Amino acid sequence: MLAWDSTITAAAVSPQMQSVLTATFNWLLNNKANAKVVVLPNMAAAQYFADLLTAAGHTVSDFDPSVAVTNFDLAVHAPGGDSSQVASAKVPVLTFSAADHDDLLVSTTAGTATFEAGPVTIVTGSHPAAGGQSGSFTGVTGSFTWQLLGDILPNGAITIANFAQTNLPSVQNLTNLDAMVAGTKQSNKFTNAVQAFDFSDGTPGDWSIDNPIPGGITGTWGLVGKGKIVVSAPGTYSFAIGVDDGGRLRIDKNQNGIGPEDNVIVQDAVGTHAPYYGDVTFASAGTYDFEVASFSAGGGGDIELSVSLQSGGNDRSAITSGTWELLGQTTGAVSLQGTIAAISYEPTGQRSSGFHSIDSFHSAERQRQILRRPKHQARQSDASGPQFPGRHL
Ligand SMILES: [Ca+2]
Ligand SMILES: [Ca+2]
Ligand SMILES: [Ca+2]
Repeated sequence: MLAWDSTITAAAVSPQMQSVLTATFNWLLNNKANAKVVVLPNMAAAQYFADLLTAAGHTVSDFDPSVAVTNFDLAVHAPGGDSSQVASAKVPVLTFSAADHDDLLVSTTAGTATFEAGPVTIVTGSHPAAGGQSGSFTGVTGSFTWQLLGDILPNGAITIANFAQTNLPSVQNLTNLDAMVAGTKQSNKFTNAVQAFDFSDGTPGDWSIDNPIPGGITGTWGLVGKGKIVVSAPGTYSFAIGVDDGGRLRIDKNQNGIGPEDNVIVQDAVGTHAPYYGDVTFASAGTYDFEVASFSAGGGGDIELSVSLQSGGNDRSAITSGTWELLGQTTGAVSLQGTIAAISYEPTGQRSSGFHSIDSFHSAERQRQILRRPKHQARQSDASGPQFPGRHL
């Protein structure tokens, strides 16, 4: 069982990692030359392995449901393969399909995660599958969507190597953003003053002013824009934020300072650009402070603040419907006073990291025997050992 990604190419694999993989295949094949290997669902789903095995002199082919897997010396089970075809195969199986780990009884499922792998560390260097490697080394270079191994491995599983997952400092929600504003989460800050509430980092949204994020930050950031609106007549007005990923609008209706009681719109989730609406009733004309907080957790991002011309509020139409205007360019009863003071927050600090097994094996056949048999037979099976040397990686 491996942590891997179908799209990893030879150019991304270090010589040491290739050595471990070659040794792993040799061990699975019991050093057999000119072996027959089948790849599920097909070679394209594990092209690097198919190429590696072909270069080693083996015959590799796509899985053909009409040919029993038992006619092969090794099956490579990639994502998209039919796990039922190899679950009871009497040949060694190498699997890196995270969603099937539980079906194959090789580990709990762990899903996938996209990251640039940190160093690989050999855990059991004495095992033949380790290829004589030791210590830590770069395994795979570049960002990939890893098919991970589950945290729970069967009893007796041997981990050959593990690798580190590193995560860049992130902003995933309004709590993260508020922590940067409060100074309890590390960040770089940048400021700017703009005439209209439209900031864009790769996501244009509904308005085309598209001020850059202060500091020119891209990808992962928080942004807080503050200013004053002038309301020329009492009444209920609709506001909307268009945001990628999440955001919050507060308006100091009671004119006692901005706080949680002033929430008008709260969208505390990751997602592509979309409008979120809210109404505010002003008992009197006047000047009111407002604050828009927003974040982009990655990819493109933007934040726009719009005001509706519709009387009485309750406007939930598309921002491009004709009833909405961008704050800073409004012609109705609500207008911007002065400029918008924007502060952007670029998260910094320690990368977080965790470790995953990248290469583990155990005798899945033995595990299945124990699971399927009544207790007294399980003990017997346990004592007699597996019927064939399990070489599931
Ligand atoms: Ca825009
Ligand atoms: Ca208030
Ligand atoms: Ca985003």
